[in-house]
Amino acid sequence: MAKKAFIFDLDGVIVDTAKYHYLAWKKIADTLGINFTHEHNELLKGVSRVRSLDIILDLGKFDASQEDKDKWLVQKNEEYLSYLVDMDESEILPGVFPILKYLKEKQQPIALGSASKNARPILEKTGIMSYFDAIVDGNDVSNAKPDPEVFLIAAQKLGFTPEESIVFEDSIAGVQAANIAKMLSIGIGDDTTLHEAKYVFQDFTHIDTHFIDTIINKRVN
Ligand code: B16
Ligand code: MG
Repeated sequence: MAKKAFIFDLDGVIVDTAKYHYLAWKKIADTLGINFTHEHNELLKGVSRVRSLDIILDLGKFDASQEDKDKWLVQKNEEYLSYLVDMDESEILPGVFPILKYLKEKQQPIALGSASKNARPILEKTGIMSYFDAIVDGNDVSNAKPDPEVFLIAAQKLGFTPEESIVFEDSIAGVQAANIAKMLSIGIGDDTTLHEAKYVFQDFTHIDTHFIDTIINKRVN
C-alpha cells in the first residue's frame, strides 16, 4: 500500500488556540499601552513566542530591556496556560478526528510539526496523543517557520523524504516552510491568505477521504 508522511501543525489546524494566545498577548499589550487587535494577532500565527513579543513591541514602537522581555514572556505563557486548564477533546476542530481516524485505518504515518512549546500538554488534554507517530514542537527546533526545520525533522522521524510528505498548515509562514521543504502544502483557512499553498480548504470538514486517497497515491509531490 502506498504511504505518505502526514504532518499536522497544531494551533489553528487541530485546535483553535489562537484565541487564547490573543487574550494572553492582549493582557501584556494593554499593560504596556500598546493597541493590539485581532488583525494584529494574525501576524503572530505560526510565529514563535519570542518573535511574537518582538512584533507586538514593534507595533507600539516600544523599546524594552531583555530583562523586561523575559518577564513578559513568562507572564504571557502563564496567562496562556491558564486558558488550557479546562481543555478537553471538545476543542478539537471540526473534521479533524475523522481524518486522523481514516489515516490510522489506512496505516499512514502521522507527525505533529508545531512551533508551540506547549504542544504536548495540548495533545494530552485533548486525548489525541496516541494518533501521532512522531512529535516535533517548539522545544525541538532552533529555527522558526518559515524555516522548514520543524517539518524536515518530522519527516525524518517518520522515515520519509520531503517529497513524500504532506503538511497541513493554517499560517502563511507554515505554508512557506512546507513549500521550501518541497513538501505538499495544504492550507487550512482562507484561500486568499494561504494562496501559496498547493491546496486550500476552509477546514477539515471540506476534506474528504477521496482527496486523502488521491494524495496518498500521488507518485511524489
Ligand atoms: P507557545 P503552531 C504556534 O503554534 C502558534 O501559531 C503561534 O501563535 C505561537 O506563538 C507559537 O505556536 C508558540 O507557541 O507560546 O505555546 O510556545 O501553529 O505552529 O502549532
Ligand atoms: Mg498554526
